[in-house]
Amino acid sequence: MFNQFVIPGALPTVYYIPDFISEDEESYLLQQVYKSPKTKWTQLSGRRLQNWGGLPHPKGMLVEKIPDWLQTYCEKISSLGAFSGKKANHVLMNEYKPGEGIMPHEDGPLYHPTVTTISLGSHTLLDFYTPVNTLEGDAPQTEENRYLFSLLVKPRSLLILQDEMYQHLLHGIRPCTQDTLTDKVVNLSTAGALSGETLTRSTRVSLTVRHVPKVIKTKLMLGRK
Ligand SMILES: O=C(O)CCC(=O)C(=O)O
Repeated sequence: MFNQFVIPGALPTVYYIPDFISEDEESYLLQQVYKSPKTKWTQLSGRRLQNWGGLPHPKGMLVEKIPDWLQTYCEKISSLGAFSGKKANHVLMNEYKPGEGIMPHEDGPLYHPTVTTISLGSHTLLDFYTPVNTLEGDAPQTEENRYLFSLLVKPRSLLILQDEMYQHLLHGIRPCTQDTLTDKVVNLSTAGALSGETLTRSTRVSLTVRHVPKVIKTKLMLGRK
């Protein structure tokens, strides 16, 4: 799958595709995000989110229709082969104001082990960590010691994480308002940035598009007597 976009400085496998969508598409998507009913938002500490497609659950996700404006991108990304021939059926949308972030975490077994992310509105740095208790030696298991490297995700880019990047590492976003880029950012050149540059965050909306393998389909009987 499109080897020219692989980031060699990371673990297998990261694809970073700059300008995956146009500025017009970005504006349209942001418009749709903010047109969603207020009830569609869930406020968490440090970010808010919208869930589309159903709630992933170990017994199966009760499938809900994804609106056409998002379905277009589910299809576009699926047709790249990101989910090994399967189709994306779930979108989690996160909104981060400057200074907000997400704690290091794994995405877990409810998803096909690929996460694809379209970024809107702002860049961010996605940081990667080894899990607790996998550090060799006597070093304390602090977040700082477990930190490995970062990816710069710019607005309109598509990021695809698979394999070890998905299955073995944790990812998170530090809650800060500015990012000073260093050589720990392993996709600097592909993302068109330079070490030493400082980027100021604005509000970022991420669309994480995924395939949930275990689903329960309901037949709505609406309109039947
Ligand atoms: O906003 C992002 O790019 C990361 C989102 C994320 O890690 C998640 O939703 O699990």
